[in-house]
Amino acid sequence: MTLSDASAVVDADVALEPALLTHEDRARLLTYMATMRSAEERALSLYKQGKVPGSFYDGRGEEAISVGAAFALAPRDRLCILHRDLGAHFVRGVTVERYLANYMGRADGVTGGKDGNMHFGDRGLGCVGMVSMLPDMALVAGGIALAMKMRGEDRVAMTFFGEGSTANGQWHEAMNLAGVQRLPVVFVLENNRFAYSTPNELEFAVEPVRRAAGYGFPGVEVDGNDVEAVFVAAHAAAERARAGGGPTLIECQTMRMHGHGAHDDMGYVPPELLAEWEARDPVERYAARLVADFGFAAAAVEAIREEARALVAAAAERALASPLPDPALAREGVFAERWEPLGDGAAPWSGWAEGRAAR
Ligand SMILES: Cc1ncc(C[n+]2csc(CCOP(=O)(O)OP(=O)(O)O)c2C)c(N)n1
Repeated sequence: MTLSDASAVVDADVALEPALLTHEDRARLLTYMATMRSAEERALSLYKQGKVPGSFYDGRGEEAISVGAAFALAPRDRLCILHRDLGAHFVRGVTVERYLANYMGRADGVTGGKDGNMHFGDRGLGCVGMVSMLPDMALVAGGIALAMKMRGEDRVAMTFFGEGSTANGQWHEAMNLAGVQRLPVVFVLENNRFAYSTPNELEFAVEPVRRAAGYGFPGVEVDGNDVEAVFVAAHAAAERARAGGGPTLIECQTMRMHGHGAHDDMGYVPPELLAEWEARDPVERYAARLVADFGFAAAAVEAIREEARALVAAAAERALASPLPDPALAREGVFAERWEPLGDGAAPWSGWAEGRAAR
């Protein structure tokens, strides 16, 4: 593959090597992105039908980031996933049915109906439940990475956050600790141009990626709408972390194509900006690229997308049939009574980094 033109390493010693993605890997990357797109479209329509309590948040236009980054990890690695990163949950093995049931507060949701929203993580799949306060997941990922380092484990922690998080003081503490301790952590920053309604020019005076140098580790900028560019950068960062090289900050340039939540009409976004990014839609782009550059038949690509739509439709039926939780279980699983280790990812995907050794 070729690296995206937008990939750049800032003040760093990171080598972005072209990756050895197979035909099957590429089909999976499209599958995960198409599944995220369809699943979120379905969840949004369920929200509009009044079947989802509270509000609804999605990552439309940002599918390449969570899918490409999570795909670069091994099952034994750990993830702290935020509200625009559904693809990472799917890569780890969360099913569409459990995701949709979660949003509807049903018993078969990831949290068993204790959350009707995106504050979920499946410990069994190595994913920590989402903390809403920004940027606390960066601190949690740093803590996990510190534990990995102290135990001498061959694991990497990864977390995602928006550029808005980088304006909060605790983000700087998380970066500083990671840099000082050379923690095995990959920070994936999604610069989607707006933190709610605040545009980039009111958020920072220096591009976030350039701040990494101030904490003593590399910053890498990638085209966040190019799934392979994200994958390559995340893979290089994870390998670097495994080799004791410490953290990497990857800034993915992208655009939030929907409102902050379903309640937000995005009146503050110029229509021409949206049109510009619509033309760079990550799912459409990758589908076209598989045909143009990687020898996929157009019919095979359409079949992958159709299969994702069918999988989501069937999953929605099952999620809708899922009961509301048993009130008697309301207090179970809320506080940890004993420490239990997180489990490993268990998707049909077996972990690109593991599979590569066998190739
Ligand atoms: C400390 C804190 N302040 C405010 C919020 C409310 N809030 C949730 S998401 C968000 C915008 C975050 O923007 P960004 O980090 O760029 O991520 P994006 O939503 O654009 O992906 C805000 C203000 C919060 N969750 N935590």
